[in-house]
Amino acid sequence: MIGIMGAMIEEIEPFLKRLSDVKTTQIGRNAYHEGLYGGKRVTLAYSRIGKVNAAITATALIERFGADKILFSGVAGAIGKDLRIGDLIYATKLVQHDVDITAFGHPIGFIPETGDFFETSAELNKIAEEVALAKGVKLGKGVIATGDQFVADSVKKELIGERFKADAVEMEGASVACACDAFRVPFFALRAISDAADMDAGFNFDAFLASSAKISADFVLDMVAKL
Ligand code: 4EZ
Repeated sequence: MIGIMGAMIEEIEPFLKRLSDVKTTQIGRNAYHEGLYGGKRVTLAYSRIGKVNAAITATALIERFGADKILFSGVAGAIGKDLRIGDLIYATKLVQHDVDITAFGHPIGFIPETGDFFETSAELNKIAEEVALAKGVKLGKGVIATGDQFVADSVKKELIGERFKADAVEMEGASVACACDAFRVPFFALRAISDAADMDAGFNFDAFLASSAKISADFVLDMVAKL
C-alpha cells in the first residue's frame, strides 16, 4: 500500500477529490483515507503542522495501515534563488535544521545513532524524473531543511541555506524521513514553492498555499500511476 501524506488539509484535498472507494478511519486526532487511484491502493492523511505531528502520522501509515512507501506532498519556502512560486522540488536528502546538541561537539542537525541527513529513495526519485520528462514540467531537486519554525526572515533563511546547502525549507519532511528510515520504508518528498521564506513569506504562503499544493499533488498522482 502507498502512503500519501501532507501536513495541512489544503495539501491533501487535491488527492481526496480524486480517490475512489474511500473508507475513512479516525485514529485518535487524525483521519486516514484508504482508497483507490488508478487501481492502486493508497492511504491518504494530513498530519497537522510540524515535525512531531508528521512523525506520528508517518508511523501510523506504516504500522497501522501497512504503507510500504510514503510519498509526501506539500508546499515549502524557497531558499535557492532560482526557485519561483509554483516550482517543484523533490528532496534528495532532508535535515532537521533546528536540532542543536552542539554543546557536545556535534554539528547542528546531528543526533547520535541517527545522523543528520536522511536520504530519500533513489527508485522513487527516478520515477519522479520520468514523470517530469513525460509531463514536460521542470522538476528541481536538492536538500530540504525541516524545523519547527515558519521561516519568514532572509537572515535565518540564508543561514539554513549556507549551513546545509539547503534549497527549500518546511516543517515536516525530515521527521517523516526519520520515521521512514527507522522502519526501513522508502520515502519520497515533493514540495511546490509557496513563498521565499523572507519577510513576505506569511502573505505569499496564504496567497499560494492552495495553488502550489495542487501542483505538488497533481505530480504525485502521476507518480502513483507509475508505481
Ligand atoms: C510547513 N509549511 C508551512 C506551514 C505554515 C501556517 C498556519 C510549509 C512552508 C514553510 N515552512 C511553506 N513555507 C514555509 C516557510 N517559509 N517556512 C517553513 O511545512 C502554517
